[in-house]
Amino acid sequence: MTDIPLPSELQHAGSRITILTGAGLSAESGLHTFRDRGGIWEKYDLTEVATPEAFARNPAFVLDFYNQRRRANEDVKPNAAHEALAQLEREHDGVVWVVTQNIDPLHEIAGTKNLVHMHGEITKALCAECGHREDWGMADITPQSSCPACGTIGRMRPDVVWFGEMPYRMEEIFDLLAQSDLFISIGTSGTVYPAAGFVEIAREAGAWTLELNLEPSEGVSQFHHAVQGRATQTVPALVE
Ligand code: BJW
Repeated sequence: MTDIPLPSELQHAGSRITILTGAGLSAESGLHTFRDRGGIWEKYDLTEVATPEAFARNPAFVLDFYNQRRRANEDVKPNAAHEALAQLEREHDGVVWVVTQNIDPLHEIAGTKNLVHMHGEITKALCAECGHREDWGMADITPQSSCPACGTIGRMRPDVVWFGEMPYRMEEIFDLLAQSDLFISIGTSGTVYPAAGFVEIAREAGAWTLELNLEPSEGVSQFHHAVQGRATQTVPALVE
């Protein structure tokens, strides 16, 4: 690792590294962020598409929003930042974990294996009736879709975490944060909890903390160090 002033004791191969990623990481692959100018929440009211109440009120509208998001994911490719994180994992086998808030599949396509999709995955569907989770690929989910497990029609939804719902694999994430020597947050505005609180947890556990973002995030003052720039430049510079 070069260019970014990591404390020297953290540059050895055994350092445990937890990386939190957000929409900014996939921006240069062509996917919209949420809160930037031109972002998804400029066009849509999040209370109308990203809450369980919205799905209960108007399932067709919510499904259509996510069907469009799924189509936007069809041809996207990982960028240099995804590739660099996969390379970091290969070079530091078993000690690098990526916790992503992103629902796109770009980390896994780039080759990252130690991966937690805390806000779910756009390529999966969840039955709101029985809780069954199904690989759905890029096909639309419609009000006529039926659950492959319980057979109920009209209760399939995207397997993503909406406001008011518990993100996935939280215990595992808290364990990773508690054991981290280095915590790196990349491409996230730091406005959505619990992810926005990870830096504080990692710091309290003794980790050195680094933010890589286009602009200082809401929580930038909590990091030991912050670097502003495009992820496709800052992340490869960190890993090289
Ligand atoms: C670049 C770049 C480039 C651009 N290079 N950088 C009051 C106080 C505290 C908490 C709450 C509260 N009221 C309610 C809550 C809880 C709520 C919450 O946090 N609300 C806040 C808005 C205040 N959270 C929840 O409800 C969560 N659940 C929960 O808390 O459960 C209880 C619990 C208890 C105890 C433990 C654990 C849990 C669930 C949150 C679910 C969020 N869901 C979404 C939608 C997912 C599906 C979908 O994709 O549609 O997740 S919302 C949306 O925001 C999405 C994202 O993952 C998430 C974060 O966005 P992200 O990634 O940070 O994107 P942006 O756009 O905000 O930022 C992009 C950044 O990139 C910018 O800074 C750019 O500058 C930068 N950038 N290009 C580098 N090229």
